[in-house]
Amino acid sequence: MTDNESEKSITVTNPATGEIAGTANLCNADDTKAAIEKAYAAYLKWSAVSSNRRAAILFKTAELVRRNQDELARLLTTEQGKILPEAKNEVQGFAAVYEFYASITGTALTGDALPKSDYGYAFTKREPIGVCGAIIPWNMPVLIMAWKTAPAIAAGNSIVLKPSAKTPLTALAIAALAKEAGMPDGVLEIVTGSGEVVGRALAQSRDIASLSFTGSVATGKEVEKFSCGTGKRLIMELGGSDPMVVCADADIDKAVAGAVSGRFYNCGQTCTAIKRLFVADEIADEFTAKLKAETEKITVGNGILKGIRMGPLNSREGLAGIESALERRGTGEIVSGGERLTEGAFGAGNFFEPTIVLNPDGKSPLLNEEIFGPVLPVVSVDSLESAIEYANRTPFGLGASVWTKSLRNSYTFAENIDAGIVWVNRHLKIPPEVPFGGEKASGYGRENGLDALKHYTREKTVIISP
Ligand code: TXE
Repeated sequence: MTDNESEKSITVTNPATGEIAGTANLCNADDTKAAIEKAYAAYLKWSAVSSNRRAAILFKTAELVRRNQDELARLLTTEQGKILPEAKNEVQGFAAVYEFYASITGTALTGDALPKSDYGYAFTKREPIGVCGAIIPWNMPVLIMAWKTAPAIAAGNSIVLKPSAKTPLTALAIAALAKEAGMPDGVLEIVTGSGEVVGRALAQSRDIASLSFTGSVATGKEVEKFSCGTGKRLIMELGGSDPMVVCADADIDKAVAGAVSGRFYNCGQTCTAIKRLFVADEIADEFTAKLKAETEKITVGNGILKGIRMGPLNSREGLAGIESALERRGTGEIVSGGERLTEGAFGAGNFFEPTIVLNPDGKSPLLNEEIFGPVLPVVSVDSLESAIEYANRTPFGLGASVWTKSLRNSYTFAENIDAGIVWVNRHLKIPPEVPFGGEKASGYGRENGLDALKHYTREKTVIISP
C-alpha cells in the first residue's frame, strides 16, 4: 500500500504473492467533507423512509452479497490474505448481520407511553441521529463493515465509512451491491484513503453524530483526541489479548481444537483471537502434546489454493512485529514453528509458521502485548483462581474463554474475568444478536444486538397537554 500525498491512488498488495491486488482512490480531506455533505442530504430523505422499506433494502443487500459470495470471498482473500473458506465465512457473516438488523428494525425501536402527569400525557420515541462515521481495520474488513453500517442504516441514518488502505476493495464492491439493492445514493458512502487524512477528517468533523472505530489502541487515542469537542458519540473497539483457560476437568480434545482454531484463524489477526492460553498443571503435558500435534498439521500457503489452512500475515510490518515479539520473548521455549517461511513462492508473501511457546515468563511481550499473528503462548497454572488472576494482568479486556465441565468453574470465571464477552467451551464466534465490545484498554460501547441499534438513535420525549 502506498498513500503518498502526491499520488492519486492506493495500490493494494496481495499478501500471499506481493502482486498488485487492485487500486482505489486516495481521497483527501475535501473528498471526505464532500462525502459527509452527500451523506447528510441522503440522511434527510432516508430518515423519513418507513422501516419496512429500509428493511427490504437491507434484506436485498444481504441477498446480493450471498449471491456474489464466491467473487467477494476471492477478492477478500486476494487483498487480505485469509484462506478462501474463512473469507466466504466472513462474507456470509456480513449478510447475516444485514438480515438481523433488517428483521428487527421495524419492531425494536420502541418508546414508552408514560403515566399521565400534572402536565399531560407523555411518550418517548427513538429517532435516527444523522450522518454517522466508521473507521475500520484490515483484519476483518467485511464483517466489521457490517457491524458498523447495518445498525446505523437500519435505524434511518446515513454513514461514511473509511476502510483500511490495506483492504478497500471488498468495501467498494459491497457498496456497489447495496446500490444495486436500492440503497439511495449517499446512505452508504465509502471514502478510501489514509487514516492520517481521511480518518482524521472524519474524527474532526462537527457534522458527524457518531463515530465507530476499530483498530489499535494508539490510533484509537488519536481518534478520541481529534473527536474531542465535536460532540459526537464514540464506539471504540481497540483490540484484545484474550485468555483461554483450560481446567483439569475439560474435554481435552475439544479444547485443543478450540485453541487451534481460536488462535490460528485468520493467521492470528483477529481482535478476539486466543492470545494467551492457561492450562491446569494436571493436564498440561497431555494438552500440550496434543496441541503441538494438531498445530503441526496446519498447512500454510496462499489462501486462494485448496487444502491450505492458514494464509499469510496481511503485511510486512505485521510479520516484523511477530519476529520482534518472539526475539524478545525471554525464557519461553518454542515447541512448534517459530520461523518465517521464505523458500520458493513463500518468499514473495508474508508467511510465518504457526507457533507455540511454552511457559514464557510473566514479563514476556507474548503475555503483555497484543500479538497480532500466529503465536500462542501456553502457561501452566495450579488453579482456576491463579489462572484468572494471571489472565487479568493485562490492560485489555475484550473476550475470554474457560473450558470445563463444571458449572461452578464456568460461573467463577465469568464472574471474575475482565472481559466484555465470555465464552464457555468455545471462543471467537460472535452472532449478530449478541452485544460485542470490550472493557479496560479494549475500548467502550457495544456493537451488534439491540445495543448497537439504540446507539444509532436518540430518545425524544413528547409531552402533550390536553
Ligand atoms: O491499525 P490502525 P493497523 C492492531 C494490531 C495491528 C495494529 C496496527 O495490533 O498490528 O493494530 O494495525 C485508520 N486518525 N489492530 O495499522 O493503525 C486506519 O487507516 C484516524 C487491532 O491497521 O489502528 C485504519 O482504517 N484514523 C485491531 C484504522 O484506523 C486513522 C484490528 C485502523 O488502523 C489514523 C486492527 C488517524 N490518525 C489492528 N491512523 C483489533 N484487535 O481488532 C490510522 N487510522
